[in-house]
Amino acid sequence: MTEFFKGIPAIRYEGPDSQTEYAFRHYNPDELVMGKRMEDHLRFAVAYWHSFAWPGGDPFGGQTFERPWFGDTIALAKLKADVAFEMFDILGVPFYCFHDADVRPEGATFAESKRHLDEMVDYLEAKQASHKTQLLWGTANMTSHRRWMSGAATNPDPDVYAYAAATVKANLDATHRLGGQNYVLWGGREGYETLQNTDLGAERAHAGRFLQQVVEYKHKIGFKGAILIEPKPQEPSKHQYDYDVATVYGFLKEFGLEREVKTNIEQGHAILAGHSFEHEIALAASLGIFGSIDINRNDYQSGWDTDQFPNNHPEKALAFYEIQRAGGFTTGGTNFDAKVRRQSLDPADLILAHVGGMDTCARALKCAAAMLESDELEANRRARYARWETPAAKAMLSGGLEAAAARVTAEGLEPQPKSGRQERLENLWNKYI
Ligand code: XLS
Ligand code: NI
Ligand code: NI
Repeated sequence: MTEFFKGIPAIRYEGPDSQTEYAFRHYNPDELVMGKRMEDHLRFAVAYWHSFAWPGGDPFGGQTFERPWFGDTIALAKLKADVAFEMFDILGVPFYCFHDADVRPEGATFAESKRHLDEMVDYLEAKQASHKTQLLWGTANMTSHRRWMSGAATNPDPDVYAYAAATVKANLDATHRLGGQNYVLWGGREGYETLQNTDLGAERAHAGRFLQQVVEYKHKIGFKGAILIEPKPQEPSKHQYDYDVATVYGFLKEFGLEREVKTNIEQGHAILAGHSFEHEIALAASLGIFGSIDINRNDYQSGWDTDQFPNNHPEKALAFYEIQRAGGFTTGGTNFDAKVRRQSLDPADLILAHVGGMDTCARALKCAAAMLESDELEANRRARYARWETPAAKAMLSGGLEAAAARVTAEGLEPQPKSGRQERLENLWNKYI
Protein backbone atom coordinates (compact mmCIF):
# COMPACT_ATOMS: atom_id res chain seq x y z
CA MET A 1 0.00 0.00 0.00
CA THR A 2 1.16 3.55 -0.71
CA GLU A 3 0.54 6.40 1.71
CA PHE A 4 -1.42 8.51 -0.75
CA PHE A 5 -5.00 7.63 0.22
CA LYS A 6 -4.11 6.75 3.81
CA GLY A 7 -7.12 6.98 6.12
CA ILE A 8 -9.68 6.92 3.30
CA PRO A 9 -12.01 3.92 3.59
CA ALA A 10 -13.46 1.81 0.78
CA ILE A 11 -16.71 3.47 -0.26
CA ARG A 12 -19.89 1.52 0.43
CA TYR A 13 -23.55 2.15 -0.27
CA GLU A 14 -25.28 3.59 2.80
CA GLY A 15 -28.45 5.03 1.27
CA PRO A 16 -29.73 8.60 0.79
CA ASP A 17 -29.85 9.39 4.51
CA SER A 18 -26.23 8.52 5.25
CA GLN A 19 -24.40 11.16 7.27
CA THR A 20 -20.98 9.85 6.21
CA GLU A 21 -19.02 11.79 3.62
CA TYR A 22 -17.31 8.61 2.41
CA ALA A 23 -20.43 6.75 1.28
CA PHE A 24 -22.55 6.20 -1.79
CA ARG A 25 -26.07 7.50 -1.33
CA HIS A 26 -27.48 6.30 -4.65
CA TYR A 27 -24.91 4.01 -6.29
CA ASN A 28 -25.58 0.53 -5.01
CA PRO A 29 -23.68 -1.84 -7.33
CA ASP A 30 -25.79 -4.92 -6.59
CA GLU A 31 -29.21 -3.24 -6.66
CA LEU A 32 -31.32 -4.43 -9.57
CA VAL A 33 -32.58 -1.78 -11.96
CA MET A 34 -34.84 -3.12 -14.70
CA GLY A 35 -33.63 -6.61 -13.80
CA LYS A 36 -29.91 -5.84 -14.11
CA ARG A 37 -27.28 -4.93 -11.48
CA MET A 38 -26.57 -1.21 -11.31
CA GLU A 39 -22.85 -1.87 -11.73
CA ASP A 40 -23.55 -3.75 -14.97
CA HIS A 41 -25.74 -0.94 -16.27
CA LEU A 42 -23.38 1.91 -15.55
CA ARG A 43 -20.01 0.21 -16.14
CA PHE A 44 -18.07 3.05 -14.52
CA ALA A 45 -14.49 3.78 -15.55
CA VAL A 46 -11.86 6.12 -14.10
CA ALA A 47 -9.82 8.16 -16.61
CA TYR A 48 -6.11 7.86 -15.81
CA TRP A 49 -5.19 11.15 -17.49
CA HIS A 50 -7.28 13.53 -15.43
CA SER A 51 -6.84 11.86 -12.08
CA PHE A 52 -3.21 10.79 -12.22
CA ALA A 53 -1.39 12.58 -15.05
CA TRP A 54 -2.84 16.10 -15.17
CA PRO A 55 -0.67 18.57 -13.18
CA GLY A 56 -3.42 21.15 -12.55
CA GLY A 57 -2.41 23.75 -15.13
CA ASP A 58 -4.60 26.31 -16.84
CA PRO A 59 -3.80 28.90 -19.56
CA PHE A 60 -2.60 31.32 -16.86
CA GLY A 61 -0.60 29.10 -14.59
CA GLY A 62 1.20 25.78 -14.37
CA GLN A 63 1.25 22.87 -12.01
CA THR A 64 -0.71 23.07 -8.77
CA PHE A 65 -0.68 19.39 -7.80
CA GLU A 66 2.41 17.88 -6.20
CA ARG A 67 1.86 14.18 -6.64
CA PRO A 68 4.61 11.88 -5.40
CA TRP A 69 4.59 10.03 -8.75
CA PHE A 70 5.23 13.08 -10.98
CA GLY A 71 8.44 12.63 -12.97
CA ASP A 72 9.71 10.73 -15.98
CA THR A 73 10.92 7.38 -14.72
CA ILE A 74 9.54 3.87 -14.86
CA ALA A 75 9.72 3.64 -11.07
CA LEU A 76 7.43 6.67 -10.75
CA ALA A 77 5.11 5.33 -13.45
CA LYS A 78 4.76 2.16 -11.37
CA LEU A 79 4.06 4.20 -8.23
CA LYS A 80 1.38 6.04 -10.21
CA ALA A 81 -0.17 2.69 -11.22
CA ASP A 82 -0.08 1.52 -7.59
CA VAL A 83 -1.94 4.63 -6.46
CA ALA A 84 -4.37 4.39 -9.38
CA PHE A 85 -5.36 0.82 -8.49
CA GLU A 86 -5.71 1.84 -4.84
CA MET A 87 -8.21 4.47 -5.94
CA PHE A 88 -10.03 1.96 -8.18
CA ASP A 89 -10.30 -0.37 -5.15
CA ILE A 90 -11.60 2.40 -2.87
CA LEU A 91 -14.28 3.29 -5.43
CA GLY A 92 -14.99 -0.30 -6.47
CA VAL A 93 -15.09 0.73 -10.12
CA PRO A 94 -15.12 -2.11 -12.66
CA PHE A 95 -13.07 -0.25 -15.31
CA TYR A 96 -10.37 2.29 -16.12
CA CYS A 97 -9.15 3.96 -19.35
CA PHE A 98 -5.74 5.29 -20.36
CA HIS A 99 -3.57 6.88 -23.05
CA ASP A 100 0.00 5.62 -23.56
CA ALA A 101 1.34 8.96 -22.31
CA ASP A 102 -0.59 8.64 -19.03
CA VAL A 103 1.01 5.36 -18.00
CA ARG A 104 4.57 5.45 -19.34
CA PRO A 105 7.37 8.03 -19.45
CA GLU A 106 8.05 9.51 -22.90
CA GLY A 107 11.26 8.09 -24.41
CA ALA A 108 13.91 9.91 -26.47
CA THR A 109 12.93 7.79 -29.51
CA PHE A 110 9.89 5.82 -30.63
CA ALA A 111 11.67 2.59 -29.69
CA GLU A 112 12.35 3.82 -26.17
CA SER A 113 8.74 5.01 -25.67
CA LYS A 114 7.56 1.61 -26.91
CA ARG A 115 9.85 -0.24 -24.47
CA HIS A 116 8.44 1.89 -21.66
CA LEU A 117 4.90 1.14 -22.77
CA ASP A 118 5.60 -2.59 -22.94
CA GLU A 119 7.08 -2.57 -19.45
CA MET A 120 4.08 -0.69 -18.08
CA VAL A 121 1.63 -2.98 -19.86
CA ASP A 122 3.30 -5.91 -18.07
CA TYR A 123 2.83 -4.04 -14.82
CA LEU A 124 -0.81 -3.15 -15.53
CA GLU A 125 -1.52 -6.72 -16.60
CA ALA A 126 -0.29 -7.96 -13.22
CA LYS A 127 -2.37 -5.28 -11.46
CA GLN A 128 -5.50 -6.30 -13.36
CA ALA A 129 -4.88 -9.95 -12.49
CA SER A 130 -4.99 -9.15 -8.76
CA HIS A 131 -7.72 -6.45 -8.78
CA LYS A 132 -11.33 -6.21 -9.83
CA THR A 133 -10.78 -3.24 -12.15
CA GLN A 134 -10.27 -4.05 -15.85
CA LEU A 135 -9.65 -2.00 -18.98
CA LEU A 136 -12.68 -0.37 -20.64
CA TRP A 137 -10.61 1.23 -23.37
CA GLY A 138 -7.14 2.23 -24.38
CA THR A 139 -6.11 5.09 -26.64
CA ALA A 140 -3.07 6.98 -27.89
CA ASN A 141 -2.22 10.53 -26.91
CA MET A 142 -1.59 12.14 -30.31
CA THR A 143 -2.20 15.70 -29.15
CA SER A 144 0.32 16.69 -26.45
CA HIS A 145 3.81 16.17 -27.91
CA ARG A 146 4.99 18.85 -30.35
CA ARG A 147 5.36 16.29 -33.15
CA TRP A 148 1.55 16.19 -33.38
CA MET A 149 1.05 19.96 -33.56
CA SER A 150 -0.09 19.87 -37.23
CA GLY A 151 -2.06 16.66 -36.84
CA ALA A 152 -1.40 12.92 -36.59
CA ALA A 153 -3.00 11.02 -39.54
CA THR A 154 -3.89 14.41 -41.08
CA ASN A 155 -0.38 15.86 -40.82
CA PRO A 156 1.03 17.41 -44.02
CA ASP A 157 4.22 15.42 -43.30
CA PRO A 158 3.81 11.72 -44.26
CA ASP A 159 6.49 10.76 -41.71
CA VAL A 160 4.11 11.88 -38.97
CA TYR A 161 1.39 9.66 -40.52
CA ALA A 162 3.84 6.76 -40.18
CA TYR A 163 4.55 7.73 -36.57
CA ALA A 164 0.79 7.87 -35.90
CA ALA A 165 0.38 4.41 -37.44
CA ALA A 166 3.18 3.04 -35.24
CA THR A 167 1.66 4.74 -32.19
CA VAL A 168 -1.88 3.45 -32.74
CA LYS A 169 -0.57 -0.03 -33.55
CA ALA A 170 1.39 -0.09 -30.27
CA ASN A 171 -1.65 1.10 -28.30
CA LEU A 172 -4.08 -1.27 -29.99
CA ASP A 173 -1.68 -4.13 -29.22
CA ALA A 174 -1.47 -2.96 -25.59
CA THR A 175 -5.26 -2.65 -25.32
CA HIS A 176 -5.69 -6.10 -26.85
CA ARG A 177 -3.22 -7.65 -24.41
CA LEU A 178 -4.95 -6.04 -21.44
CA GLY A 179 -8.35 -7.33 -22.55
CA GLY A 180 -9.66 -3.82 -23.30
CA GLN A 181 -13.28 -3.82 -24.42
CA ASN A 182 -12.88 -0.89 -26.83
CA TYR A 183 -10.23 1.21 -28.51
CA VAL A 184 -10.89 4.97 -28.77
CA LEU A 185 -9.66 7.50 -31.32
CA TRP A 186 -10.20 11.13 -30.47
CA GLY A 187 -8.77 13.49 -33.09
CA GLY A 188 -7.87 16.58 -31.14
CA ARG A 189 -5.32 17.66 -33.74
CA GLU A 190 -7.13 16.03 -36.68
CA GLY A 191 -8.42 19.31 -37.99
CA TYR A 192 -6.94 22.68 -38.78
CA GLU A 193 -6.01 26.07 -37.40
CA THR A 194 -6.37 28.01 -40.65
CA LEU A 195 -7.71 27.07 -44.08
CA GLN A 196 -4.99 29.29 -45.58
CA ASN A 197 -2.42 26.52 -45.12
CA THR A 198 -4.69 23.46 -45.17
CA ASP A 199 -5.59 20.95 -47.89
CA LEU A 200 -8.84 19.91 -46.26
CA GLY A 201 -9.67 17.30 -48.91
CA ALA A 202 -6.30 15.56 -48.60
CA GLU A 203 -6.39 15.60 -44.82
CA ARG A 204 -9.84 14.00 -44.68
CA ALA A 205 -8.81 11.37 -47.23
CA HIS A 206 -5.74 10.50 -45.13
CA ALA A 207 -7.82 10.33 -41.94
CA GLY A 208 -10.29 8.00 -43.67
CA ARG A 209 -7.59 5.67 -44.97
CA PHE A 210 -5.95 5.68 -41.54
CA LEU A 211 -9.18 4.57 -39.89
CA GLN A 212 -9.59 1.80 -42.48
CA GLN A 213 -6.06 0.63 -41.67
CA VAL A 214 -6.88 0.61 -37.94
CA VAL A 215 -9.95 -1.55 -38.61
CA GLU A 216 -7.99 -3.90 -40.91
CA TYR A 217 -5.34 -4.30 -38.22
CA LYS A 218 -7.93 -4.88 -35.50
CA HIS A 219 -9.29 -7.83 -37.48
CA LYS A 220 -5.81 -9.13 -38.24
CA ILE A 221 -4.89 -9.40 -34.55
CA GLY A 222 -8.35 -10.66 -33.56
CA PHE A 223 -9.20 -7.72 -31.31
CA LYS A 224 -12.86 -8.28 -30.46
CA GLY A 225 -13.52 -4.87 -28.87
CA ALA A 226 -15.19 -1.95 -30.60
CA ILE A 227 -13.30 0.83 -32.36
CA LEU A 228 -14.80 4.13 -31.21
CA ILE A 229 -14.44 7.66 -32.57
CA GLU A 230 -14.95 10.41 -29.99
CA PRO A 231 -16.57 13.44 -31.69
CA LYS A 232 -15.59 16.98 -30.69
CA PRO A 233 -16.11 20.17 -32.70
CA GLN A 234 -12.97 22.09 -31.75
CA GLU A 235 -10.35 22.52 -29.04
CA PRO A 236 -7.44 22.06 -29.39
CA SER A 237 -7.86 22.48 -33.19
CA LYS A 238 -9.93 25.41 -34.38
CA HIS A 239 -11.99 22.93 -36.41
CA GLN A 240 -11.93 19.15 -35.92
CA TYR A 241 -13.00 16.71 -38.64
CA ASP A 242 -14.91 14.60 -36.06
CA TYR A 243 -17.19 17.56 -35.22
CA ASP A 244 -20.24 15.68 -33.89
CA VAL A 245 -22.09 12.39 -34.29
CA ALA A 246 -23.72 13.39 -37.58
CA THR A 247 -20.38 14.45 -39.06
CA VAL A 248 -18.70 11.26 -37.88
CA TYR A 249 -21.47 9.16 -39.43
CA GLY A 250 -21.02 10.89 -42.79
CA PHE A 251 -17.29 10.28 -42.53
CA LEU A 252 -17.76 6.60 -41.69
CA LYS A 253 -20.18 6.17 -44.61
CA GLU A 254 -17.73 7.84 -46.98
CA PHE A 255 -15.01 5.37 -46.02
CA GLY A 256 -17.27 2.30 -45.72
CA LEU A 257 -16.78 1.99 -41.97
CA GLU A 258 -20.28 2.60 -40.60
CA ARG A 259 -20.60 -1.03 -39.49
CA GLU A 260 -17.07 -1.23 -38.11
CA VAL A 261 -16.73 1.91 -35.99
CA LYS A 262 -18.99 3.35 -33.31
CA THR A 263 -18.83 6.48 -31.17
CA ASN A 264 -17.70 7.46 -27.70
CA ILE A 265 -19.90 10.45 -26.87
CA GLU A 266 -18.80 13.06 -24.35
CA GLN A 267 -21.22 15.38 -22.56
CA GLY A 268 -18.95 18.43 -22.79
CA HIS A 269 -18.18 17.86 -26.48
CA ALA A 270 -21.88 17.65 -27.31
CA ILE A 271 -22.42 21.01 -25.62
CA LEU A 272 -19.47 22.56 -27.51
CA ALA A 273 -21.03 21.32 -30.76
CA GLY A 274 -24.27 23.11 -29.91
CA HIS A 275 -26.16 19.91 -29.12
CA SER A 276 -27.43 18.32 -25.97
CA PHE A 277 -25.76 15.13 -24.73
CA GLU A 278 -29.02 13.20 -25.11
CA HIS A 279 -29.37 14.37 -28.71
CA GLU A 280 -25.95 12.97 -29.58
CA ILE A 281 -26.71 9.65 -27.85
CA ALA A 282 -30.15 9.31 -29.47
CA LEU A 283 -28.76 10.13 -32.91
CA ALA A 284 -25.89 7.65 -32.57
CA ALA A 285 -28.30 4.97 -31.37
CA SER A 286 -30.65 5.57 -34.29
CA LEU A 287 -27.70 5.28 -36.70
CA GLY A 288 -26.42 2.10 -35.05
CA ILE A 289 -23.14 3.71 -33.94
CA PHE A 290 -23.67 4.23 -30.21
CA GLY A 291 -20.76 2.77 -28.25
CA SER A 292 -19.77 4.41 -24.99
CA ILE A 293 -19.87 7.70 -23.06
CA ASP A 294 -17.40 10.10 -21.49
CA ILE A 295 -19.30 11.68 -18.64
CA ASN A 296 -18.51 15.16 -17.38
CA ARG A 297 -20.04 18.62 -17.50
CA ASN A 298 -19.00 21.96 -18.89
CA ASP A 299 -19.24 25.29 -17.17
CA TYR A 300 -22.03 26.84 -19.18
CA GLN A 301 -20.52 30.32 -19.05
CA SER A 302 -16.98 29.54 -20.14
CA GLY A 303 -17.44 27.88 -23.54
CA TRP A 304 -14.54 25.47 -22.85
CA ASP A 305 -14.37 21.74 -22.42
CA THR A 306 -13.96 22.22 -18.66
CA ASP A 307 -14.31 18.50 -17.86
CA GLN A 308 -15.98 18.96 -14.47
CA PHE A 309 -17.50 16.09 -12.56
CA PRO A 310 -21.21 15.60 -13.23
CA ASN A 311 -23.42 16.78 -10.37
CA ASN A 312 -26.78 17.42 -12.00
CA HIS A 313 -28.90 14.28 -12.07
CA PRO A 314 -32.03 15.73 -13.78
CA GLU A 315 -29.84 16.64 -16.76
CA LYS A 316 -28.09 13.27 -16.82
CA ALA A 317 -31.40 11.40 -16.52
CA LEU A 318 -32.30 12.53 -20.04
CA ALA A 319 -29.06 10.98 -21.31
CA PHE A 320 -29.44 7.71 -19.41
CA TYR A 321 -33.01 7.48 -20.68
CA GLU A 322 -31.72 7.48 -24.26
CA ILE A 323 -29.02 4.94 -23.39
CA GLN A 324 -31.61 2.62 -21.84
CA ARG A 325 -33.98 3.13 -24.73
CA ALA A 326 -31.16 2.05 -27.02
CA GLY A 327 -30.78 -1.14 -24.99
CA GLY A 328 -27.95 -0.02 -22.68
CA PHE A 329 -24.21 -0.49 -23.04
CA THR A 330 -22.66 -3.55 -24.64
CA THR A 331 -18.87 -3.03 -24.74
CA GLY A 332 -19.19 0.60 -23.65
CA GLY A 333 -19.44 2.22 -20.26
CA THR A 334 -19.50 5.48 -18.32
CA ASN A 335 -15.99 6.92 -18.27
CA PHE A 336 -15.28 9.84 -15.94
CA ASP A 337 -13.48 12.07 -18.40
CA ALA A 338 -13.52 14.63 -15.61
CA LYS A 339 -10.95 16.37 -13.49
CA VAL A 340 -11.05 18.00 -10.08
CA ARG A 341 -10.47 21.77 -10.13
CA ARG A 342 -6.85 22.91 -9.84
CA GLN A 343 -7.43 24.14 -6.28
CA SER A 344 -8.69 20.69 -5.24
CA LEU A 345 -5.32 19.51 -3.98
CA ASP A 346 -6.28 16.81 -1.52
CA PRO A 347 -6.38 13.06 -2.20
CA ALA A 348 -9.86 13.15 -0.67
CA ASP A 349 -10.98 15.56 -3.42
CA LEU A 350 -10.13 12.95 -6.06
CA ILE A 351 -12.10 10.24 -4.29
CA LEU A 352 -15.13 12.34 -3.41
CA ALA A 353 -15.37 13.84 -6.89
CA HIS A 354 -15.85 10.33 -8.23
CA VAL A 355 -18.25 9.38 -5.43
CA GLY A 356 -20.43 12.38 -6.29
CA GLY A 357 -20.25 11.64 -9.99
CA MET A 358 -21.16 7.99 -9.47
CA ASP A 359 -24.09 8.94 -7.25
CA THR A 360 -25.28 11.49 -9.82
CA CYS A 361 -25.23 8.87 -12.58
CA ALA A 362 -26.90 6.26 -10.38
CA ARG A 363 -29.72 8.66 -9.56
CA ALA A 364 -30.05 9.54 -13.22
CA LEU A 365 -30.19 5.86 -14.16
CA LYS A 366 -32.90 5.19 -11.57
CA CYS A 367 -35.02 8.12 -12.82
CA ALA A 368 -34.60 6.97 -16.40
CA ALA A 369 -35.48 3.38 -15.51
CA ALA A 370 -38.60 4.42 -13.58
CA MET A 371 -39.74 6.54 -16.50
CA LEU A 372 -39.13 3.71 -18.97
CA GLU A 373 -40.84 1.11 -16.78
CA SER A 374 -43.90 3.32 -16.33
CA ASP A 375 -44.09 3.58 -20.12
CA GLU A 376 -45.72 7.03 -19.73
CA LEU A 377 -43.38 8.86 -22.05
CA GLU A 378 -43.21 6.00 -24.56
CA ALA A 379 -46.99 5.63 -24.64
CA ASN A 380 -47.23 9.30 -25.55
CA ARG A 381 -44.58 8.93 -28.23
CA ARG A 382 -46.26 5.86 -29.71
CA ALA A 383 -49.61 7.63 -29.76
CA ARG A 384 -48.07 10.61 -31.52
CA TYR A 385 -46.85 8.43 -34.40
CA ALA A 386 -49.61 5.80 -34.29
CA ARG A 387 -51.22 6.78 -37.57
CA TRP A 388 -48.03 5.71 -39.36
CA GLU A 389 -49.14 2.14 -38.57
CA THR A 390 -52.10 2.39 -40.94
CA PRO A 391 -51.83 0.66 -44.36
CA ALA A 392 -52.36 3.95 -46.22
CA ALA A 393 -49.47 5.61 -44.39
CA LYS A 394 -47.13 2.66 -44.91
CA ALA A 395 -48.04 2.45 -48.60
CA MET A 396 -46.91 6.07 -49.05
CA LEU A 397 -43.36 5.16 -48.08
CA SER A 398 -43.13 2.36 -50.62
CA GLY A 399 -44.92 4.26 -53.39
CA GLY A 400 -43.92 7.42 -55.21
CA LEU A 401 -44.49 11.11 -54.63
CA GLU A 402 -47.46 11.17 -57.02
CA ALA A 403 -49.31 8.39 -55.19
CA ALA A 404 -48.76 10.15 -51.87
CA ALA A 405 -49.94 13.43 -53.37
CA ALA A 406 -53.03 11.77 -54.85
CA ARG A 407 -54.29 10.87 -51.37
CA VAL A 408 -54.97 14.52 -50.64
CA THR A 409 -57.76 14.85 -53.18
CA ALA A 410 -58.87 11.20 -53.18
CA GLU A 411 -59.40 11.16 -49.40
CA GLY A 412 -60.14 14.88 -49.01
CA LEU A 413 -57.27 15.31 -46.51
CA GLU A 414 -57.16 18.51 -44.46
CA PRO A 415 -54.73 17.73 -41.58
CA GLN A 416 -55.61 19.24 -38.19
CA PRO A 417 -52.58 20.22 -36.03
CA LYS A 418 -52.35 18.54 -32.62
CA SER A 419 -50.60 19.67 -29.46
CA GLY A 420 -47.03 18.45 -29.01
CA ARG A 421 -47.71 18.53 -25.24
CA GLN A 422 -44.19 19.65 -24.40
CA GLU A 423 -44.96 21.24 -21.02
CA ARG A 424 -47.08 18.28 -19.99
CA LEU A 425 -44.20 15.93 -20.81
CA GLU A 426 -41.77 18.14 -18.91
CA ASN A 427 -44.12 17.98 -15.93
CA LEU A 428 -44.17 14.23 -16.34
CA TRP A 429 -40.37 14.12 -16.18
CA ASN A 430 -40.43 16.12 -12.99
CA LYS A 431 -42.51 13.37 -11.37
CA TYR A 432 -39.61 10.99 -11.89
CA ILE A 433 -36.81 13.35 -10.87
C1 XLS B 1 -10.52 15.51 -24.90
C2 XLS B 1 -11.01 14.14 -24.94
C3 XLS B 1 -10.02 13.09 -24.47
C4 XLS B 1 -10.46 11.75 -24.96
C5 XLS B 1 -9.40 10.71 -24.97
O1 XLS B 1 -11.27 16.47 -24.94
O2 XLS B 1 -12.18 14.07 -24.20
O3 XLS B 1 -9.89 13.14 -23.09
O4 XLS B 1 -11.53 11.28 -24.22
O5 XLS B 1 -8.34 11.04 -25.77
NI1 NI C 1 -13.22 12.35 -23.72
NI1 NI D 1 -13.07 16.01 -23.74
